[in-house]
Amino acid sequence: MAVPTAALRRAVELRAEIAFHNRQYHSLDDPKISDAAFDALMQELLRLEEAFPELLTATSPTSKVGGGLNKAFSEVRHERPMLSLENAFSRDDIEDFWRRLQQKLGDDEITLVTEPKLDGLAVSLIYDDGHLVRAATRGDGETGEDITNNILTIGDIPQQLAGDGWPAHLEIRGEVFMPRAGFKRLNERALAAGEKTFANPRNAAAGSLRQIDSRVTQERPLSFYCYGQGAYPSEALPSRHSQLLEQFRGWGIPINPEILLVSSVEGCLSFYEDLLKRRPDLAYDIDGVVYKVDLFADRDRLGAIARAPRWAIAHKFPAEEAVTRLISIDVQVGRTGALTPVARLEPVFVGGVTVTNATLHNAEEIQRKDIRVGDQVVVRRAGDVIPEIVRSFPDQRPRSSTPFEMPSHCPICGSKVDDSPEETILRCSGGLFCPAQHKESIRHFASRKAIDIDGLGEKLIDQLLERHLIETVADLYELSPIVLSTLDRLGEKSSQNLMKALDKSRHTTLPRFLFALGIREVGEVTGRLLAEHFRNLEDLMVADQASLEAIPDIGPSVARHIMTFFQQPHNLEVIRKLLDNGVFWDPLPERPPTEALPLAGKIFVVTGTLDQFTRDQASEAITALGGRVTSSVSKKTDYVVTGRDPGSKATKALDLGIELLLEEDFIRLLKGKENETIGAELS
Ligand code: 5U1
Repeated sequence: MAVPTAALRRAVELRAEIAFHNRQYHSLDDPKISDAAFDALMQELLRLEEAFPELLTATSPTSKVGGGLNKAFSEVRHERPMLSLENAFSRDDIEDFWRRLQQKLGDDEITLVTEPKLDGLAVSLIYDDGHLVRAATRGDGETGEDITNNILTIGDIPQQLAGDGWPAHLEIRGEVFMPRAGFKRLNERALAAGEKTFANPRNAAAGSLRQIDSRVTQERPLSFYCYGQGAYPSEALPSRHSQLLEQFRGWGIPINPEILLVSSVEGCLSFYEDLLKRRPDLAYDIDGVVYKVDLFADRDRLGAIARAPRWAIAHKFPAEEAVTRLISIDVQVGRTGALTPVARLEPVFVGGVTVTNATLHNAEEIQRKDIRVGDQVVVRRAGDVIPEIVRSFPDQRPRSSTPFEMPSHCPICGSKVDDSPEETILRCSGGLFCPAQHKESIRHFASRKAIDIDGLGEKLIDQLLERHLIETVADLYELSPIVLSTLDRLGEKSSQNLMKALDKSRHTTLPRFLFALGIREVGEVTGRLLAEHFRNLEDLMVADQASLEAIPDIGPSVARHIMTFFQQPHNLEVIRKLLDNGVFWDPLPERPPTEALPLAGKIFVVTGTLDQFTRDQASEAITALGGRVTSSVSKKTDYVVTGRDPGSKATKALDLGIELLLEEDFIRLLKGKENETIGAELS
């Protein structure tokens, strides 16, 4: 069949585009499009070549494995080609893969090894007589670059294999990557030194491996996981990949602990779903999972097509990054008047959802990332984290575009914007006169961790304010069913529920009450700290700067905000009215002197979800034994209590060498300390 001109033209266009992006990605570490957009180009070309096989030539990027070569390093011809993997994006693709395996392997039971697919750089390591003698990048799959000197600086990679029994000559293949914590530190250092930052850990790893001076590589936090072998004597191979990985582990080669064996499509998919869920909490970036036939004999029967083996497939995660256009930048005003620029985007599918907004944090960030309205930008949505803009493409913007400037007056109330030199944040000076701050302060007061008024959402607060049914949070407790019945979209049942929720919220705790007041820099932890220290509201209200600063973890700035808050007559009036309207809390019990308690002087941070405690209960248990709970991990932290899905606090603790207590360790510690207390009391 003759190839239609349109198909021919499109294939030529796609090849040129793919070649350009391959070079940007592999040789220059400066990708211009997201991985997903690149995959889409490759898929389109593959589909065209499938429809019109005459288009398929040896020089097509679909027949090649990787990018180009960097001439600064000498070339290394791989003893065996370094293949890449075919990509799958859906359950259907995995079912097709499974069917293809069954067609070739018949009724034999099929066992697959499932592995995370690291977002790093594939490398080949040659060991002769157990000694690392050469390391190379994948390059174009046939020929790579000699990066031995740089690889020798990576502590994870043994220069001498441990144990014994290794073949005289062997090749390890795997992925060099930069763990997220190390990447963050590297970029923070670069930022502080006014140097260029890396867009993501993969680029940072690539840039680090391509250093001419290996002393620079040595400073970079690189790690390595092996995913298989290259050249390897067939007589020395065990029968299964999983056994080979175990053997490698015994020789000191790092093997990812997440690897599993499965024997069905469902097994593959549940591994995929599980890792997708845990992806944000992993210490490194992954862009999918890999399924590989375990038995080497089966692999031989399956063979390979042009650029990828038939016995393995990469099941890609939804891309965490995508390119779209920045339509405009709106400025939002928060509870404390902080002005936050928010990006309005052309809708783009990223991280499994359609994203139309992204945070821009502050003006400094916009300037640093050189982001302008109208730019093409890379949007990142990792897990449930709020989407953010990673970078722009300044060379693609029209000459007429201008840098973004933050407003000098509040976009909501028109008050002057305070530009304090001590803060990166700009603030509206309108206080509660500003409708945005007013509304946000009421939302905060009603929120679950504050006074907790179930059912009082943003829309209802809008109506109550617009109709002047409330002025302050204290007025909430004067609402009646009759007044609520006048509100739109609030049926009788909902109105009854809201009345009940209001009534229930009257009985609160002092820490919650202090948090709910919305004093600047007084979060949940500080609220608890203040309550524990002062034990009653009256003493806190008259505390001076010195007595506030004497409390551990209360610095001069928080102390000033607390004092200022309680000096404002309108705040005192709201507090009085809240108490008059029936808000109350139980007095805190008398407490033995903290110094005598077994956890006195110990500082804890709690992160992740615990099974047997809420965060509050965990904090109470710690403070009951004299310990202190703070919100952020620092060198002063003694323990980080780590539940399920811990965040960056656990990683930071690991970085700082602080002891992590899993829930069972925490319970053991509490029990032990409780016994010490009882023992001391009895003696
Ligand atoms: N985990 C894993 N990543 N990864 C990447 N396995 C794996 N296998 C690969 C690649 C390129 O290639 C196979 C052909 C061995």
